[in-house]
Amino acid sequence: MSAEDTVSDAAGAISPDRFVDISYDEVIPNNVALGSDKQLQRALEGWRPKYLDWWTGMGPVGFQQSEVYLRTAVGVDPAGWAKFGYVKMPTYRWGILLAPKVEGRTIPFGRHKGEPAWQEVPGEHRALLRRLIVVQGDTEPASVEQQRFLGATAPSLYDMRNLFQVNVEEGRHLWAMVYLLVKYFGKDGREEAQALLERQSGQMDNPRILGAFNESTPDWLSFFMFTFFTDRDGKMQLAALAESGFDPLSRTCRFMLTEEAHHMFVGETGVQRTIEATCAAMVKAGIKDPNEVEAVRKLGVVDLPLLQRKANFHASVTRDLFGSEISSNAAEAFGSGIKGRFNEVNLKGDDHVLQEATYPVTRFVDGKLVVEDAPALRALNSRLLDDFIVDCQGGIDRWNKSVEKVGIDFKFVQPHKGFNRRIGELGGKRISPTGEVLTEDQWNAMSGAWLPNDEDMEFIRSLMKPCHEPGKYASWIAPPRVGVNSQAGDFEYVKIA
Ligand code: BYC
Repeated sequence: MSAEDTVSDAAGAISPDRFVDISYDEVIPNNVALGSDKQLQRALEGWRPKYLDWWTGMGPVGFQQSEVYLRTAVGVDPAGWAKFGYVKMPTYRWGILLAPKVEGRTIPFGRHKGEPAWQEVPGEHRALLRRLIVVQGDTEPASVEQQRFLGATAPSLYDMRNLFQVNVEEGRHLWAMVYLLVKYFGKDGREEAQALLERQSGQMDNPRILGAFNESTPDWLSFFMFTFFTDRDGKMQLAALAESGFDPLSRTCRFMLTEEAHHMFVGETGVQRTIEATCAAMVKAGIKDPNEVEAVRKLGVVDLPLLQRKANFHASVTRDLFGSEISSNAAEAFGSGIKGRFNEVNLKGDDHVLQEATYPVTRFVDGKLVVEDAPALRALNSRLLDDFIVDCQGGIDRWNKSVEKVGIDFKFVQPHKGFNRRIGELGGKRISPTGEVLTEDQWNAMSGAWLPNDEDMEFIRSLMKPCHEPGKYASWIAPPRVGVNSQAGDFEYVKIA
């Protein structure tokens, strides 16, 4: 089947020069000359039916035969790599796409700084590299599994389409990691590729590797918060791996980052549109006080304090994904040139080796929170977490602007770093959103005001009614300002079969 068959759309066929160097004529679209490595091609073509079985069994429930207005990558150049068109999800062209090679690239950090970037796996770092690729790969199918029931309660066809876009791209990210495992790690790489399809989100016996990917995503607010916070962990981790001295990993992650940006857009604007619907309903009903929760909920919109509790939950669970603030694993990954810092090549003012440097880390000492300087090399997870918190703030500021604009006195804030943590320096400590250390009793008395409680979840469930008519939106969410690919307001993003 040619690319035009699959990704052409109402706007017409794709111009061949837009493919850059991606071959869509093969079973697995790619820009890695897969056809010239028959053994690799056979191994990946052998994995493909198992992937498709996983997609049908564990991917989106329902809608698999519906035509979804999706974008597919048709080139990896920054000047527009996507083509939009109706696609049935199981026929999506999951491909292997790497950002272009930078000639003469050198390892930007760690003990090997300045040496030519590796094109093959460096033997002494093989186990560490494989572990990081497996952890990254594991999150991708996990998120699809977590979101698999959401189509049925989509608040609009626009949102349903965005969900499926995120899902197929997470599937492609799994392909990206499987390519690295199968090409560079031989037999154990192939076994890991198989295991990625066997672990399951939330399953007791064989769960996904990282905690947050075993939480459920039971409703659309969770989905938006997940794509705002947890996909942003994806951005930070991929950016750190994009600095890798192992060039194929770097190139893979650089291309994945372009897709990740859209996922965070879905999250940020999803929450934003929820806030807009709430504010508009409050203004219309003459309600000024955001704490008049009962009156606000009667309007069929989500009260702002509940949105804050949802944000508290997702922010804290996602922060656990950064691992322990002080980590010898992270030090080794950096020292060996495998995983850098966020924006490593552009960081000014240090030697990118970090043997002598220190970094301030919030720790729990003698029942108190203190900030202590730690060796920077061992504090890399802490630093990435701090970068993540800064990155979140931009979106939160934009949410607050929507509230300010209508004169409602409410401000979304990020909880303290130690709030509701299970992993790391502050894991298991009882710390309030504003950073007070609490007793167990104090925590138990207050946690329902800080995290979504049973009543909240029940209310959210009551709102999750499908709205599947083109151009219509559920009461609790405002329409987007602009359609996908500038489509009109009543565009039929999913032709439900
Ligand atoms: N849950 O020294 P430690 C994404 C384990 S999201 C369970 O503290 P380290 C996406 C850890 O594995 C980005 N276990 O931390 C988003 C280690 O076990 P081993 C995913 C945890 O190793 C949305 C032990 O505890 N990518 O892409 O420095 C949708 C001690 O570890 C957790 C990556 O994470 C946890 N939360 O760093 C779709 C990048 N935290 O090895 C996709 C690759 C730690 O001793 N991964 N552990 O058995 C890494 O860089 C690192 O593995 C981590 C942990 C940052 C996760």
